[in-house]
Amino acid sequence: MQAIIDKIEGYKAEVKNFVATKADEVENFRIQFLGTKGLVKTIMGEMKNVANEDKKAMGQILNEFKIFVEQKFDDLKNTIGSNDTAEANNIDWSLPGTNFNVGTRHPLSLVRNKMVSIFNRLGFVVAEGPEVEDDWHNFGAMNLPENHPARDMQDTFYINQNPSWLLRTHTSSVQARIMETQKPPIRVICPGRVYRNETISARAHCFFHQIEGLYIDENVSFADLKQTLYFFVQEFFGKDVKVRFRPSYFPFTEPSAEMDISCQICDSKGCNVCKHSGWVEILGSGMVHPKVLENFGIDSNKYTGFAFGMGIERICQLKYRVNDLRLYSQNDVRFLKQFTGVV
Ligand code: 2U9
Repeated sequence: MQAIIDKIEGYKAEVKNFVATKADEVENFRIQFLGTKGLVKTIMGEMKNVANEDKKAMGQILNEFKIFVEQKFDDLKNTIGSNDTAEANNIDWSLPGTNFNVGTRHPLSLVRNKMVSIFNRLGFVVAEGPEVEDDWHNFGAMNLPENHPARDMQDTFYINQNPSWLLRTHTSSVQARIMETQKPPIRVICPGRVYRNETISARAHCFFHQIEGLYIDENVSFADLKQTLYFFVQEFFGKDVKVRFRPSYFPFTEPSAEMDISCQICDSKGCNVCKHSGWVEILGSGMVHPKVLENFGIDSNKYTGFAFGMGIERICQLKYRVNDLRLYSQNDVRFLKQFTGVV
C-alpha cells in the first residue's frame, strides 16, 4: 500500500507542475492523465493488489487523486481559454476566410424544374408515385397486352423476392394511380426516374428520367394536346422553335403522335444530333385510349383526355448539348461545375 501512496505523491507533483500554454497541450494532459489509458485509470487498477483491510482507505486516496487531477485539468482549460488568444497563437483574424465550394443543381434537376414550372402555369400539378410497381399499374392498366415485348425480362427489371413487383418502366403508373383515386378533371405532370434493362452506353442507360402529363376532362381534344405541347417548347427553347407531329402508335393512346422540334444544336442546318434532317424527336403523345379510361371507371363517352411523355435527359441534351448519357450519373465535378449559375 505504501508503494502505491508513494507513486501517487510522485504523480501529484507531476500534475501540480504541469504547464500548458496552448490548447493542444491541455488536450495532451487530458489524454495522459484522464484518458481511457491514462494514469488515473492505471492507478485505479492497482486496487486489486491492495489487501482487503486497506481497500477502504486506499479507495479514498485514489478518489482524492482523481479529483485533484480533474481540478488541475479544469484550471488548465480556464487559463488557456484566456491565454489562447489570436495574438498568443499568432493568428491574423483579418485574413480572408477559406472559400467553401458551393455546389450546383444537377442539370437534370435544373431541366426538370424548368419543365415543371412551365406546365404549372398551364394548370398541371406535380404527382409522384413508387418506383417499385406492380404489373397492373405499370402494364395492365396501360393496355399493354400480356405478350408485349416491354414486359419481357430482357427489358424490365423484376424484383427477385417477388416477381409480381418490378421497377417501373415509365411514370405512366403514377397517372394510373391518380386515375384510381381521383375523378376528372385531372391535370397532372409526373416527373420521375424509370428503369429499363439496357446495356449502358452513351445513348442508352438502365435508368433515366421522364416527365409525363395527363389531362382528362369533358371536351379535351387533340387541338388542346398540340397547343399545350407547342406552348411548352416555345417557353422552354424560345419562340423561334418549330414543331411537327408525326403519326405513331402506343397501346395507351389512340390516335398517337410523336413530336419533333427544329434542331436546337445546328439551327436545323444539319448535324449528327438531327442526323442531318433538321428535326429531332422529343416526345410521344396521344389521346388517352378509351380502354385505359374505362380501366379506371371513367366514362369514355363523357370524358376524353390527352397524355404525353418525354425523357428529361433528351431535353437536357438539346438544351445543354450533353452528348453522353453516362455523364449524368458519373458524379464528375468537371461536368457538374459547368452548370454553375444556371437557375
Ligand atoms: C396514361 C395514359 C396515357 C403517356 C405517353 C408516350 C406517349 C411516350 C416516351 C417518350 C420518350 C417515353 O421517355 S420516353 O422513352 N413516351 O411516347 N407516353 S403517351 O401516355 C399515357 C400515360 C398515362 C394513364
